[in-house]
Amino acid sequence: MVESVQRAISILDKNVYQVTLNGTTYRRTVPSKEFYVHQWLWDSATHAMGLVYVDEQRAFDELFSLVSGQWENGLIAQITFNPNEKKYFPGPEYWGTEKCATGEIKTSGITQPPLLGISFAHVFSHTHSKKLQSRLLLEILPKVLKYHDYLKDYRDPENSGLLTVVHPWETGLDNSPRWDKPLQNIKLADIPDSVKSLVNRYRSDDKLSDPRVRPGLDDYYRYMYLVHLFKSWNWDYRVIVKKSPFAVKDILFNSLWCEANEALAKVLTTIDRNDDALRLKGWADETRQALRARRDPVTGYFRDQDVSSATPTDIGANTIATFLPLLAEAVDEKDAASTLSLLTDPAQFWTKTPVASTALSAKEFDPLKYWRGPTWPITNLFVIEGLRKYAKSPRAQSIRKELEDKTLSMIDAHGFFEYYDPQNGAARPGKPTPLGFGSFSWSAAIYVYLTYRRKEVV
Ligand code: 2M8
Repeated sequence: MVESVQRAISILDKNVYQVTLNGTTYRRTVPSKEFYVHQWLWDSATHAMGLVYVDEQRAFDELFSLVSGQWENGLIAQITFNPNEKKYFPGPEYWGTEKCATGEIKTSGITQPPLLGISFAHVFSHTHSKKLQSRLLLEILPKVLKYHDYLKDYRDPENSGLLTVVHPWETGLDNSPRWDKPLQNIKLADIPDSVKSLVNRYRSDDKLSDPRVRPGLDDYYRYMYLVHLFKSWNWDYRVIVKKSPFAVKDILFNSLWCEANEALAKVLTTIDRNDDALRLKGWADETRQALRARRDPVTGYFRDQDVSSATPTDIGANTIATFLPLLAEAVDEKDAASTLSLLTDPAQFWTKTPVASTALSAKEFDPLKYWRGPTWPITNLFVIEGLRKYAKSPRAQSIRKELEDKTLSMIDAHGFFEYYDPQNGAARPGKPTPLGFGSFSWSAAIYVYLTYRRKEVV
């Protein structure tokens, strides 16, 4: 265990990228040098949550760099690009976001699940250095709050309590079966040849990794078509949210949004910013209410909604997202037992190496393909923290402890990979269980986080 923590820290050390932009030096951690050579929003939020236990300065640096490319409208992008890195497609040249850039800091044009507020609150409460604490409040908190204002203002224009995401990459679970149906709104025949040929020429993930474990070609055509559309609308989010053919109220994104507002409201209360705390607490409450209404009483699943047309439709796929409302405390006590039974059902999610990202019984389940079945440390982390919220339930706490153990031993046994075969090697007999890219930063950061967090009295 101690040895694995050391190995985790050395991965986080090796994945550091230092750069000076606009006269300021940034130290940020890339997800994996094998492919993801820039800074990703919810990856870095996770890195900071682990790093704070072992190196407060680096946790601060990670967040400092993450907010550095914030747009004037408040958006914090999915990717903050590192200069001169060519491995990743789509790099900065494909986004057309130059006019939104902060000087030399270039970014993509979409966002990712809002884990940042949760990360900020965790880093703030675990930082002992008074100097760093005050820098967190002065230099980072205002930008995190501005990001929340952006999300509320631009992504919930109808004030429903649920934010709209406009690209599968914004959901973080890029090729989740939940997006199959909404993506059908984009007909392949309508995608210009110029977009398809960009993908054909420059797509690199399927060359650097086994294409079986990555999203399909049609997915990439659609991903890049959405980028092309948003670019043609000048990255005007009033237009994008109204017109995007992919527009979804995502359960996972909104559960994190709810919890991020709760976590930030607590920080704001401790520094006597009570009006701001109340505002964010109000957003958390309205989102929790709206999430509750998304539970299908027949199946017990929380359903995302396709809102790309005037008549919103429920999305039927059965995936790990259904456990995220635990984190938002949006699972009523009377429903918690059935949610826990679904989670621990070996024929659905509680596989040999849980938690499968898509239910085993779902027709879309694929043990190798990215977000369509494999187990991911990041989603396990959310399930663990969600279970922790149900402190009065001995059953929830015993499942949580079991999942902590299983997540740590999965990483111990197979190394710090991007994701893992949920059936522990059964999908590729004789081949290793880990999948995707290696020396993966958030798997390392989650290892550190879980090791320390379980020792805390919470
Ligand atoms: C994956 O997504 C990127 C696009 O953002 C990609 O496949 O190129 C996802 O797993 C996402 O959740 C993650 O943040 C990113 C970097 O680890 O990789």
